[in-house]
Amino acid sequence: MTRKNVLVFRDLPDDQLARLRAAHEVTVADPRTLPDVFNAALPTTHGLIGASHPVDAALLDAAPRLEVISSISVGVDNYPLAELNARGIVLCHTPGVLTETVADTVFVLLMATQRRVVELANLVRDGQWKSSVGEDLFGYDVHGKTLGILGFGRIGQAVARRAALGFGMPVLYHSRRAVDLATQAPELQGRATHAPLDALLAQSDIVLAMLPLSDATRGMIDAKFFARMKPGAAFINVGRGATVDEAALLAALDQGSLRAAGLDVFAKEPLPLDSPLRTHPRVTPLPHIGSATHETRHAMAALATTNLLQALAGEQPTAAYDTAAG
Ligand code: 8YV
Repeated sequence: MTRKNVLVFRDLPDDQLARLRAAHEVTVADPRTLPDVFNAALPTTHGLIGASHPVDAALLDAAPRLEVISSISVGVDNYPLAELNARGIVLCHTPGVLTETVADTVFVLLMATQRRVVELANLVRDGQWKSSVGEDLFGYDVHGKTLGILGFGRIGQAVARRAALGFGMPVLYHSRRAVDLATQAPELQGRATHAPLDALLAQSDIVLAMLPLSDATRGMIDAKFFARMKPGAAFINVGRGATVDEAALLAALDQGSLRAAGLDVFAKEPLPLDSPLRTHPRVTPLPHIGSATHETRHAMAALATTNLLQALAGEQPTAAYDTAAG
């Protein structure tokens, strides 16, 4: 088989780099640290593999031989889908292998937000644990509370299983279409209910946004959205930051209608130092760690490598994204 040119633009584990090197010529260049090497490699690159780097038409113009981009992510918002489709460039991603880990992260934030874990741990660290905690530091229960989930794909359903089966939480979900639970998630039958957005927001004690970023979802979580939430509810976002109007989120927190927010994603990442969300006392911020465990990041890298090798060999990749569907 002809050896092609692969450009790796984010760290890949050694075993996956070795798989690529066995079949192709490999250049490793992160555009953040080695922009010159990255740019110099583009004109001869057939396959790109990496994550967290926005790809635009100018980059594609500089890479006229490009056949495939293999993203080490499930989200594809960094890629110009219509451009890729028009140019016949295959886009691959990593669905499935991160589902349970991201659902765990949702629960990390959900528990931390309800029980004020970070705030109370800091109190102990700061030497401020001087008497048994009083009402001013009490949290709120998780078990039995109503969880509203926006976006009910694989990850939303994995969260719903934890919530409904583990914590006895009634689950409401909102998605374009009701999911056929009988065939897709029988264990959630009678436990998760498809609801109109208004009803979900009015009834949920905790609202989870698990939305991909697209033209339809950008800025969708706005002042009107927060105003429709149950007073005193909490908001968790482990989807994409830009689905939220962050000024509206801050206003809802400061007016007191929103009790707390747990955020793994932000409109701009890394979160700018001057963002009020960074230090807000009722925000638990995480540095986009949804899938960031040793096991899962390795599984994502392995699937992305398999996808790339398959596409460069002219085979159907295990997980190609349908760029025509947008
Ligand atoms: C990754 C993610 O953090 O898969 C995604 O879409 O947001 C995360 O799992 C990120 O893309 C870096 O690999």
